[in-house]
Amino acid sequence: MTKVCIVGLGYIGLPTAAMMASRGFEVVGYDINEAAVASINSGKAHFHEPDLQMLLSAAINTGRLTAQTSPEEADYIIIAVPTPFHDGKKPDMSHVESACDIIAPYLRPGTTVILESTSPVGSTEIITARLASARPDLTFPQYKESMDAQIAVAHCPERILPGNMLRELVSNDRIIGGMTETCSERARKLYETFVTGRIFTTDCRTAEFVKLIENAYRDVNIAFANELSVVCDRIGVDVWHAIELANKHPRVSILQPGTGVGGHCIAVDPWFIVDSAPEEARLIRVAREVNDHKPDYIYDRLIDLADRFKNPVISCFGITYKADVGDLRESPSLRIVKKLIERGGIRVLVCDPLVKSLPSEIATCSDISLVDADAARREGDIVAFLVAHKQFKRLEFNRFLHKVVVDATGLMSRPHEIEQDRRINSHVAHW
Ligand code: SAJ
Repeated sequence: MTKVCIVGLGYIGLPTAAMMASRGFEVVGYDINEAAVASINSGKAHFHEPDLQMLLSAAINTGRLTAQTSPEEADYIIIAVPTPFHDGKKPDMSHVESACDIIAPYLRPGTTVILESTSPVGSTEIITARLASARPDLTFPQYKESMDAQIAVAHCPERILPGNMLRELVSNDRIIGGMTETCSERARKLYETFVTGRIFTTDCRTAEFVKLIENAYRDVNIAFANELSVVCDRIGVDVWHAIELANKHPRVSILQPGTGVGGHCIAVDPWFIVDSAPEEARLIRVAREVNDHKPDYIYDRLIDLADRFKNPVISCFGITYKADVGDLRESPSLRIVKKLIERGGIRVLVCDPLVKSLPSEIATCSDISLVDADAARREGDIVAFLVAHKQFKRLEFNRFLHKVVVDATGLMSRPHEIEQDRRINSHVAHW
């Protein structure tokens, strides 16, 4: 039976581990987070993702997946740890580096090491050199050279969309970039056992760049939509309606404006390109700045509106980083909520069906409470729709007619998604 060791049991590593176990692999998951390891071994996922809980329980019950706080020898070792950035938007590769140091003693002839973490161009060569210096008794591949080595190293960037991870793990096309062609082929053997999409092989530098440009592409396109929303606000046009009509053109497909870009990927990865070519990557940098500014823009508008009230109450619908996920990482909506609280003098009500409790950094403030949708509607002077969760699409928007509404997500305006009388929008500012 093929044995796989997955380093990092977070948002990518855990779904991958559970899915591989369900396909009959013997999977050992390694994480430094003891609480996460204990929770996984008891069959409970430490975050929410559709279908993950069911798959994980089965993987643990059949004994095909075990989580532990040390790695093990395996045919494949997959690194799936975070790659955030430092201050100054410089890539922080410390988690990948410590993963290498931790797995080095567990390498044996025949092991294939796969880096799934999104990484700056050149990272696969750097980790190969790091592993080679820790294990002079083994042979390692040289970039693009054809000599056979005992250890194979490849980059196979994850591509799954939070909220749809388990389906995309199997159905998405994959890019594999080996240090050598042999490395790519060794990695391909693993992925072709469960991927129904196509698998394309290339060199590791190209694979690293491809992953970065996928997310930069999306960031630039979201920035375009966000810029349109601010322009429309100034000139008095309904941005949602305008985009909907523009998208009737056969070669136009504009994305949706929102509260900004959150999560641990799109708001981070484009900086890796900017860091590697600061003079050249001008559009990518500006797109990041446009998206990063959007929460501040919405906050400013909320403050303008709050100034009309003596003791303003603002009800915020949604604080996660995007619709239909419970993840708060780098959430632009949460940033808006925090700024409102920090400013003081405003009572903030938060309604989010995917969040069980407020994050600790704001939970203790006396001016904020987590409430249900009815209370948020009743008690708020100003209602801010910040995330378009599907539960919010079912709200009766005509009951918000007498509120001051800030609809940052187009919930009340998207006619294709919600059949409501467009006249209610006369009370709504579209950002
Ligand atoms: N957003 C908008 N308008 C849109 C689409 C998204 O404002 O039209 C916002 C979302 O609300 C969210 C942010 O952008 O705050 C990012 O959301 P997303 O759904 O675009 O992407 P992520 O970060 O959840 O996942 C992305 C995916 N990359 C691409 O679609 C190119 C996923 O496939 C990657 O695996 C993931 O990044 C990653 O880990 O890199």
